Amino acid sequence: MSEKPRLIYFNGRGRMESVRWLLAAARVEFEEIFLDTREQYVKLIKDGSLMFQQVPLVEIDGMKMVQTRAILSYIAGKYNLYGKDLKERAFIDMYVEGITDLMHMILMFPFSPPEAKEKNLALITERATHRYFPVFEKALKQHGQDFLVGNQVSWADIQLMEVILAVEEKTPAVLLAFPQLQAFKTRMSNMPAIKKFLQPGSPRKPPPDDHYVSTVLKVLAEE
Ligand SMILES: N[C@@H](CCC(=O)N[C@@H](CS)C(=O)NCC(=O)O)C(=O)O
Repeated sequence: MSEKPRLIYFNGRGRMESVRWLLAAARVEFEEIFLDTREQYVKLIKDGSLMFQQVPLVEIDGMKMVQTRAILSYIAGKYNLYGKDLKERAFIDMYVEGITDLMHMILMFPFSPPEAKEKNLALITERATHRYFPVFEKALKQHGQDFLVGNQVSWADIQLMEVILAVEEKTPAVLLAFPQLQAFKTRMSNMPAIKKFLQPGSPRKPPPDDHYVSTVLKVLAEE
């Protein structure tokens, strides 16, 4: 039996949260090591665990994987969440990259200075409403299936679900004009693996707070 993947990151969402989502959707149990101190991070660099001196780090199948997208595509490929042919993969990749661009704005938001918060929040809502969500609304409608690509759940669906919930936390009414996305959210929430991940006590992390922000800044701070 292969060992459980080991996730090494901060005790918070950041770039690792999509990995947690994808593993949870694939019903893969995993272990986590949380970085709380600069010493832990420096040790990882010194022992050669971090190819580019950056986290996330995921130990899986004998590899020390870095680069979030590489980690996610490995998991998606391994657990049949990456389409059935090259064309399906191409669409999954396009959807995932779009979602990642929106998600990046969300994960950087807690680190923005107080005077930029209002503007950045408005930009997230604007981009979700006018650039990203309309694409997925239209895709679901035209495709006529429960999922974005093909007729089975993929990496793109999991990341779309993650970003929908993340934007809703900031702007609760954001889905009002998107009936397809509302129905998609309900369907995804009812999938047993996702349902479990959304329940309290799962490895899903809460929205970032001041403690999370100060820990990240402390751990990554240059001497
Ligand atoms: N392209 C990388 C970026 C990783 C990254 O920027 N990680 C941050 C923490 S979330 C980090 O380790 N920063 C330290 C540094 O860049 O020196 C990925 O997607 O995994």
